[in-house]
Parts: sequence; C-alpha cells; structure tokens
Amino acid sequence: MKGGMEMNGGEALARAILAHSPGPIFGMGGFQLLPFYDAARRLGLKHHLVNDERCGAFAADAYAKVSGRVGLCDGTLGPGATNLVTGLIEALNAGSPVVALIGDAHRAHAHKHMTQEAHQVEILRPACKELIRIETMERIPELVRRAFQIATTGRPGPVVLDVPEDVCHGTFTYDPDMFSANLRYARVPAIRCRPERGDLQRAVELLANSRRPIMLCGGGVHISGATAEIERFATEFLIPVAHTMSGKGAIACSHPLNAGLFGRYDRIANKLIDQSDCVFVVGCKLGEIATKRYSLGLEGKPIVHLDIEPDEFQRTIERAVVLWGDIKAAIEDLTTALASVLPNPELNRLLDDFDSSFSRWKQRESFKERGPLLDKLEEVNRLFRHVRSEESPDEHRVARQEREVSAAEVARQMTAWRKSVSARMTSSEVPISMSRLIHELNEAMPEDGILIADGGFAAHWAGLLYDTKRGGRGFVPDRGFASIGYGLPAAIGAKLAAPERRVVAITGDGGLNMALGELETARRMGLGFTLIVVNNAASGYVKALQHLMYGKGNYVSADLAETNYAAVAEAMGCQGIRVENPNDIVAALSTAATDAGRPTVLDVVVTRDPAKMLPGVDSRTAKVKAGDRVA
Ligand SMILES: Cc1ncc(C[n+]2csc(CCOP(=O)(O)OP(=O)(O)O)c2C)c(N)n1
Ligand SMILES: [Mg+2]
Repeated sequence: MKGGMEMNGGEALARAILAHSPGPIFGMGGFQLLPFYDAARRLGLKHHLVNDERCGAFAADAYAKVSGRVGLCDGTLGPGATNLVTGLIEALNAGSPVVALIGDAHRAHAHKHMTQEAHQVEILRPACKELIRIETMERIPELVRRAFQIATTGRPGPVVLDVPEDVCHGTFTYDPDMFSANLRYARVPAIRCRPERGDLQRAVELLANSRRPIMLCGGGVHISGATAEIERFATEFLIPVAHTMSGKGAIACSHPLNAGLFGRYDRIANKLIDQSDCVFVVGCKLGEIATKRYSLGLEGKPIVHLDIEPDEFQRTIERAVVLWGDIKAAIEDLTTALASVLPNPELNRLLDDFDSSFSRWKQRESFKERGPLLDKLEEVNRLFRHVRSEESPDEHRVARQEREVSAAEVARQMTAWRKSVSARMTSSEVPISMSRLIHELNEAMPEDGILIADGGFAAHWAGLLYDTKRGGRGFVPDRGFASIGYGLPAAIGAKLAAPERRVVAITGDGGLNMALGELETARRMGLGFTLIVVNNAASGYVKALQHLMYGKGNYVSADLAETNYAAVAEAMGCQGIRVENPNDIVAALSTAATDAGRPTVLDVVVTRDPAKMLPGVDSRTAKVKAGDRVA
C-alpha cells in the first residue's frame, strides 16, 4: 500500500476515535488495551483514570446528557468490562450516546481460563444498544465509525466495542484515508426525521379542538434539543407543560405554563391531567413513576404521542395518534400546521379593532355626509368580517378562548401551591428539612447552573421542588436506571462537558458511599463542583418505605453509621463544609462556589425521621388522598 501507516490496533482505535473530535474518556486500564492508552497519550486523547469503571460509565453518561456529544468510557477484560453494566444500562434506558471500549481475551488462548476471562460479550449485550466485537485489525476504523453512528441515531444509546487482546496488540498497515469520520455522528441527534403527514393532520385535529390540553414531556425533549420549539409551541397554543424528572427544563420551571412534575409526586400536574381533554405525550416513556404505576387516568382521553422510538407507542397507552419522528422537527411541523388552522389572535384583534372603530366613526355627522366613502368602508368591513369567520371557525375560536382561561389557571394554581408550602420551604427545623435545602438551592443556583441528582430520594425531592430558570437540561438525574452512586461521577462528567457553568450534585450518603473513590478522581482532575450530601445516616428511601409498610421501628438494613463527610472530603484533599443549621446553607453554597480548583462537599445533616423522608405519599405503600403532605 502506498503511503500506508503501520501501527498497532490500539493506535488505530485511538486514531479512529480522534477522528470524531471526541471529548474525554473515563476508564481504568488493564493489559489488553495497553497499546490504546499509550496511543491516547501520544496522540492527545484525554483519558482520565476513574476508581470504578461503573463510575466511568456514569461520568460518560452525564457528559453526553449535558453536552449532547458522545460520552466515552472503557474497561479491561472481565471485571473491568462487567463493572460497566450499570452505567451502560443508564445510558441505554435514558437514550444517552455513549461508546465503551473493552478489552477481551487473546483469541489464541480464549476459553482456557485466561485470567479474568468471563462471558463478557453475553453479559454486556443486553446492557447496550449494540455490541460490536472487532475481529480483524483492518476493520477497526470502520467499526469505530459504526459505533458512533449507532450511538447517535434513532433513540441514542451506548455501543460497546469488544477488542480482543491480539487485535489491540497486533500491527497492521492502514491507509491514512481510513481514519476519516463524519462529524455529524459525534453528537445527537445526528439525523432528524419528521412524522408522516397524515399522522400530523390527525394530531392537529385533536389539538385544535381541545379546550384543556396538556403536554407531558420526558427526557427525549433534551436529547432532541427541542426546548426552544416546545416553549414557542406551548406559548402560541396555550398548552400547559408538565414533565418527568428527566424532562424538567422542557420549558423553564419559572414559565407561567409550567405545571411541574407529574406522576408519583406532583404539585398541580396530576389534577390538570385529570381535567384535560387532550394529552400530548412528548419524548416520554410513560414508565412506572411517571404514571403512578399505570394509574394516571389517561385511558379514554384523546392522546397524541410523539417519540423517535416507535417501540414506545402502545406500550402503556393503547390508543393514541402517533407521531414518529425527531421531537424538534415534529414540533416545528406541528406549530406550522396548527397555526394554519387555528385563529390567528393578532389578525383577529386587528379585525375586531377595525370593526368597532368603524361602528363608532359611522355615527359621526361628518362621516354620514360622505355617502360613497361610507359605502366603500362598509364593504371593506364586511369583507374583514368574512375573513375573520373564515380564519376562525366558531369551534376553534371557542376552544382558544377556553384554552386562554385554563392556561392562565396554571400560573395561578402554581402560585397558590407555593404559598401553601412556603412555611415548609423556609422551615428552620433542625435537622434540616429537604424542602428548605432545595429552597435554598433554588435561590442560589444561577440561571445556567446544572444540578445533578443521585438515584435515591434526592432525585425525587429535587425533581419535585427544584426550579430551573431557563429551558434546557439544567437538571440531570439518572432516571434511566435510578442507580444510587451516580451523583459524584456524573458531576465529573458534567463539569467536563460545561466547565464554565456551575455544577452542583445532590446525593444520598448511601449513594456517596458507593462512589466515594471518585472524590480522589475529581480532586486529581482539579474540578470545582459542589457535592451536597443529604446526610440522613440511612438508606433513607428504603427506611421510609419500611416505616410505611411495617410500622415505626421495624427497620432492617436501613441505617448507616453516622459519618462526617466534610471531614472525609478534607482528608481526601477536597474542601469540606458540614451544615447542621438551615441558616448556614446559603453561606456554605457560596463558599463552595469560590473554590474552582477542587470539589467541595457540603455535608448537610437532614431529618432522621423516616415519616418525613419522602416528599409525599408513595402510592405503592398507601393510597394518596387529597390534602396529603407534599414537600
Ligand atoms: C444500586 C442501587 N441499589 C439499591 C437501590 C434501591 N434504593 C433506592 S433509594 C435507596 C436508598 C439510598 O440511600 P441514600 O443514597 O443514602 O439515599 P437516601 O434515600 O437516604 O437519601 C436505595 C438503596 C438503588 N436505587 N440502586
Ligand atoms: Mg441516606
């Protein structure tokens, strides 16, 4: 081959990845992939050692969620590879574009009890969107391209590249042209597709005639980058927006049409759904929590369901008009199509104005004398009235008027709800209440701040009460798999994805115990984020459920040792601040913000009373009644 480049497989992997203008890689080495790490060093690929590969996958997932770019992670043969499973399933269920590289056994010796050998391909295959085993050195560039393409198209997801030791260590002569890449596949959504026209028309009919529609938005909105379009659509057609934990930020929480979280815990949204006459589900899987275990009362309502993944249609709701396509593209189309059938309020206002001014003018003496001019104007006005009735058939006009009234109700109800809980949100109780903590976060977070939430009840409290101040993914929970242990590694990924933005993570003490080693990673990397530990000395959600189901005192494997995580953080070279009094939260948050070169752990001592741990009644343990405590 003329001008061929001889190199080992590890270097070919590194060059093929580099061609995609990649972000950081999180992983832990082993013998099989050594040539890859060496090439990464030589070629300037940013590789960061983590202390647990699962955390590397979490960091890659959060990097992808925040940046929209492919998150990268790796692990060695066997335990390194199997440690990735939990993080990969988060990315799979959440639709995050991730590419994971794993070493595998030398094919000359596989199946002879090679050290660390396992059936890793079989173990990982159901944990990812696609697993590609690289069997020939020549195909490394092609299969890396394939991995990026699969990760970023359709519903994005994680792709595993399984690389046998001999493929990574062997050498081959490559044509330099083989290391090309289409950068479209470096981020999501790589390709947008639009719903079919007939389906769009059916959706328009349902929405145009609805008087109390509501949108239910999930994380798909963020994957598509559709928040600006959602806000415009909701505002133009007066549709309230409720959201899941992952869908928070579909429109800003502070927007007057934002109805907050719906599902297991809500403020006003579940009631609005009950009262609605048309539900528009957008990029939302309608899973257990979103539907209060499939009891949200959607049956029998006209439903429009928009998703990039057709498998989601008819999974939870039998009958719906389906819009199969990219959310941003579909909402654009829907906005145009609805505008063409619905009254144009601006035009109607103009025509109404003319009509009433004209009625007044005609009474004037000076006008009465001018017969022919008056006749002409009379004719113009008749024409305008005709345009107006064509423009807005009666039923559409009435529907819009009712939508105006019900849309205005949303902000009023939300204000009333906030008032009803304001005493709890500002409570001075010690130990600190979760509502007070989130209230202070709401005050302190900048408009472009990012709040990461761990899988325990931190996510439920923050999902319910944290208010984003602008549209977009400002709240990053791991609701794909809801594993605990996500908060700290996800803060690492998020900070690398958006170094200029304030990153705060909120985690349980149990969740932090699971990932504690990554404090060392974050300090080594010099990352200035804030980690709030909700310190209840308990596996709190589990303890609260045991309390509800088996009664006071009947807890098992629910308590953790009292630990001072501020001291732990200091011992690990980070800044640590212990917060026992709610009045100290503000100062602690601002001290944390000033340390740009290392993480700060805010060890916040919260309630130890299992009756107060959950933000509301979990419908799995008791029937939710009107007037139950929420927040
Ligand atoms: C890996 C994993 N194991 C178990 C669970 C079940 N689980 C949900 S919440 C929770 C309690 C976690 O304790 P902590 O992190 O301290 O959060 P808290 O509820 O106390 O705020 C557990 C064990 C889980 N989500 N993930
Ligand atoms: Mg806890």
